[in-house]
Amino acid sequence: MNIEPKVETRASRRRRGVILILVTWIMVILVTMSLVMGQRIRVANRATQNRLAQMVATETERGAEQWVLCQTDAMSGDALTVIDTPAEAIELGDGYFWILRNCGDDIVGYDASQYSFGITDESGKLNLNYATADMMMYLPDMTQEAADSIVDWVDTDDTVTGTDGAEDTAYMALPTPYHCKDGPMDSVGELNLVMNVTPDILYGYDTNRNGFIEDSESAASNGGAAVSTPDQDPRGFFPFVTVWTKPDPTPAGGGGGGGGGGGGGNTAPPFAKININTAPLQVLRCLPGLADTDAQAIIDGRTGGGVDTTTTDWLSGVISSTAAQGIANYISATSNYYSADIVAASKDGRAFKRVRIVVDATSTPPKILYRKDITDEGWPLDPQIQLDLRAGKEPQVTGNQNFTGGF
Ligand SMILES: [Ca+2]
Ligand SMILES: [Ca+2]
Repeated sequence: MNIEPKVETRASRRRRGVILILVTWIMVILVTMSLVMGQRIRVANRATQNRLAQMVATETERGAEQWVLCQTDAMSGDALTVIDTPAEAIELGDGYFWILRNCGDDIVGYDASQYSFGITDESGKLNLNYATADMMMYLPDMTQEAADSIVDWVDTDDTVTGTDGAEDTAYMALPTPYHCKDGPMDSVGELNLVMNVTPDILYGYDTNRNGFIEDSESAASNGGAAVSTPDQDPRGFFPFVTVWTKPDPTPAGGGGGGGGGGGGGNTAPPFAKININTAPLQVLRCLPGLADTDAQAIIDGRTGGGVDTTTTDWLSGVISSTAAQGIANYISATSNYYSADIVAASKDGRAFKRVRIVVDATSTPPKILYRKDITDEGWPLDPQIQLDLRAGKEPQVTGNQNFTGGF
């Protein structure tokens, strides 16, 4: 009779113990769940912010493309106005964009330690679909093998140019064979397929092709990046060549002189004319029969101001009439093809996009001929800009256009 109350006490104690353990476990589980949930929410938040930043960068870049089309629209070939337009850290919605320029107007004007901004005039470059090997040889870093091979890649015949060119037989003998194009190039990047055109001569040390020699690129150059002469350039010959410009639809009357164009016949071979108002020295010196001193005189002449840039007539005032006549069929004072290396970033610096476009402004509205996303090449501007954006500051503006040939 006395035992029963003792049994009940033990049972109730056991129940209380079990309940305590259960409650403790439930507490542990709830705390763990809330921690996991919190972590997931934080990760999801970050992912959402990053996705949002990526969308902003993408839309800003698209907006920058429209901005380029607007700048080139209805300019009637006036390249100087187009390339003189500032294009650095332009605010657009929740982002900024920059247009990198990789082509100074002369050796003195180019500084590999500075970024340069603005739309690029493709008519200030040598079009490799129409240039002779002799012309190409004046480009910085060009080799005879590469120049001859480019001619062979483009020309429709199967005859090897010089002793260093390469036609179909050579390409088909490669470990991974492919055919020689025997037709015009569709992009400058196609040069990577052409025999004897190595990345070293095409891009120099500027492996990310932003016109700026980063510390890592400089280290890889063993001091070579500091060298900039008419024959050598830290950026290779890439900044000075194009495939986009076109010869005049109706060839100019054939006549006078014909210069060093080569071919046999009454009319000169087609050539995509070079704009003498915008072409850098490295390109001007490729013109047939033109001495380096003449090329420099053209730069000096246009920099001096007071000349009418709507025609090429001002040339006769700065070089000899013989030299002027020799290049008459190869030059113009207008441009209708432009390129832009667009870098767009979200204002919070979390995301960016880099896209290269080429614009055909022969018609209104202008058209985008070529578009390539090169974001994978990495952030191409001063790293400080990204740091500033992430710290909530406005990006720095250098005002550097690296074009001193304005009038
Ligand atoms: Ca060929
Ligand atoms: Ca670079």
